Amino acid sequence: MRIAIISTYTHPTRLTHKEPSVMQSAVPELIAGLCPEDAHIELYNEKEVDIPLDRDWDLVFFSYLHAYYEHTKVLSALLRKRGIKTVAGGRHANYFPDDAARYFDAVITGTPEANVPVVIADFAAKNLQKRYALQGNGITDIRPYRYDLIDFNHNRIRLPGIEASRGCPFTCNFCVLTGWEKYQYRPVDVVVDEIETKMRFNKNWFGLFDNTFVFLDNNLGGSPKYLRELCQALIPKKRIWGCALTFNILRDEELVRLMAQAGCRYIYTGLESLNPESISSLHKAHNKIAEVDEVIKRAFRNGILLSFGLLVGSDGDTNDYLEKLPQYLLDLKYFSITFLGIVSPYPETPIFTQLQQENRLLPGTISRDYDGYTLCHRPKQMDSSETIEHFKRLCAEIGKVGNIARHYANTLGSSNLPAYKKVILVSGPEITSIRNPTTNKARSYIAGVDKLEPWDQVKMRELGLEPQFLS
Ligand code: B12
Ligand code: SF4
Repeated sequence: MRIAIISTYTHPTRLTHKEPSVMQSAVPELIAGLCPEDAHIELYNEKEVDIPLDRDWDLVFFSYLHAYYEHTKVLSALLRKRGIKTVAGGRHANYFPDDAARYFDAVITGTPEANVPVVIADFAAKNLQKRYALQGNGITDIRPYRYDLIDFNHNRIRLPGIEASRGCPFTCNFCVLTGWEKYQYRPVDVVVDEIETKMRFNKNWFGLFDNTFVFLDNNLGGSPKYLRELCQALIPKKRIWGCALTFNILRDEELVRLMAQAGCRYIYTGLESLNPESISSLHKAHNKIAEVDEVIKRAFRNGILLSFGLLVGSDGDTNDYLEKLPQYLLDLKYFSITFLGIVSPYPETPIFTQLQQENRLLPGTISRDYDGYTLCHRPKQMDSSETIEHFKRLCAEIGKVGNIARHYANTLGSSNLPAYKKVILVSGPEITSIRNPTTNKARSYIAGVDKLEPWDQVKMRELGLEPQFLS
């Protein structure tokens, strides 16, 4: 049996850019680990390569985020025309199984571990069903990922991605996990074993980061006790790693020091805003704005590069706050790498329901618009065009080339821990990458206004496909 597992991608500019990055979707190698040993399996990550639609596959699994749905429908339709069976899964398919059932031969709404082997057995018996919804035992079911099947020639900066936990104990109103994913973690020894196995396959840039991996977890600090145990187990391994976790962990000096000792050199935290009103409108009370300066200092002086995600377009945002934001960032002692997005009310989130009830979703939003860089709603205190002007201006200002020098000058000397300086130096270009989503001058970044990518538009017309309207 010839199986392809494809993680699809569309670029925020709506141009056909590839953007290989350190972190990639781990779904292809996860599903590959659930396939029969004698199957011929190919993995594709569309963020790295185009999908070769002329290959002879029998069965294709698709993984996609909301914004990739229209494009994934096109790929599925083209393959189905050639007699290839397609299967959809992931968060979007989970929430919209009826819609997905129109475009794929089968839709999985339960866990991959419980369903993929059944789908394959049914397919082999020529008895593929429309829906699969078996619920497994959660994170303990994870099978070894088929890291050996990844072609690293497509992406030389990719690092091994490890999942220690799934879900998050917090309940921010804009997060796709809220109300859906229970927080759970894997036994420490299993995680450490998997790290050691995956490291054998790590072939990146001139061996520069051969000793490095990333945790894919939404919040590696969901249980501080678990994080401590994991760090203790990692100390003797002498690996270098990065992760995402929440603000409460950054407030704990002893835990931050332990993480650094265990090899952590990079933390991403969703700070979302430096405006208390915006934080409270996003239900993210664990972020303490008054402590941001101290938290940044603490991370860097312990040898960890801290990067923050900020959002534009929440109900607490005002013109005044967004105008002053670059100055607020300058006032912080260290210049931390910052990513900027637009609040995206993903359909399964509490904020989507609230905006729908308040009739504040912009008219004509489609799945493609829910990409984190397109305004899909009317914020309370600004109009749509003001919000987008702020977003574009902030991307340009925060992503200035000069800020790389500032970042180096402020942080390079903070620590002598192994690999710290290397991580700081390599992180410089991340500062300017904040501008990448805004490089298409023809794009309005307002939902319902911008067209799909030209290839998808043409193919959708030819194939008679309709976009999925969400407002
Ligand atoms: C790597 C990553 C990326 C990569 C790859 C994206 C991708 N295709 O997954 C890139 C860099 C492209 C990316 C971009 C963004 N991301 Co991102 N990313 C991640 C990250 C860290 C890991 C994803 C991963 O591989 N997880 C491990 C795999 C095994 O789990 P999973 O993807 O959750 O899939 C599970 C199920 O959904 C299911 N499943 C998924 N696909 C399929 C397919 C089949 C057939 C089956 C059976 C099951 C199945 O099985 C898995 C196990 O249960 C997650 C956090 C996380 N831990 O998930 C965020 C996450 C997916 N990203 C998120 C966000 C917000 C973004 C950005 C908007 C951020 C930004 N402002 O730049 C952008 C744009 C996304 C968009 N256009 O909508 C959100 C959710 C977004 C969403 N639309 O649902 C997440 C959950 C983080 C968070 N808590 O906020 N991201
Ligand atoms: S802290 Fe982060 S991962 Fe957790 S619910 Fe909030 S946004 Fe989601």
